[in-house]
Amino acid sequence: MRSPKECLDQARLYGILDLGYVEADEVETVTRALLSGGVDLLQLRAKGWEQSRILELGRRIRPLCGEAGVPFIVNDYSPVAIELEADGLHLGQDDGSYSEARAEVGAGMFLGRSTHSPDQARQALADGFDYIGFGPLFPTPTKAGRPGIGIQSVELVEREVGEKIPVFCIGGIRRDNLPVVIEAGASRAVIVSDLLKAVDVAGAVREARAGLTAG
Ligand code: 3NM
Repeated sequence: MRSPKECLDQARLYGILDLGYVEADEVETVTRALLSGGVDLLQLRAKGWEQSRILELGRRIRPLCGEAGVPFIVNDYSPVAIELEADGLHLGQDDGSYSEARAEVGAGMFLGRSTHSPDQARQALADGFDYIGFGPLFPTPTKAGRPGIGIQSVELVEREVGEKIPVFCIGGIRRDNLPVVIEAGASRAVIVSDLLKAVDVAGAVREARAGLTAG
């Protein structure tokens, strides 16, 4: 089986189990659908939830990712990531420094950073992050109130940062506008609401992944 780091390096489609879209009693079903459809990475995102509650839900889905050989990533909370033996921890711009997080989680876990401009993307690479998210490319209900940064910087960031660490474009990406994002130079993407709101989640994942693999 590939190591989590190898999976990260080869990943195209990054799925997020966002508890803003998924009811607590559906987390296993939706996780299984994301995994069977073929997400390459899976993040647990639970904005505003108590860490104890995230831990409880994480305990239910972490083993499913392990069985599928798909790296499991926790958003924001290093204690939760450590407790769940996550493969990765994802940090926003305001979630502390690379070195603090690295000191907390140790050498084995990969660390990702949300970036919202080419400068932030370059900084995350310089800091030592293992991958970045770059966006939001388009306005999105999942991060309401943020303007989209557009697709014009995608190629630059792919060239300057994506040669060294994986760059995942994010924010308002759907199956129907994915070709535009790929055309702009993206090779990897995070898609949240378009997958989680689909009637057939696994089918939606397959479709998105096929688009990225062909690109
Ligand atoms: N982070 P959707 S945009 C979680 O730009 C998140 O850092 C973003 O959800 C960033 O695919 C975003 O539903 C929301 O637009 C992505």
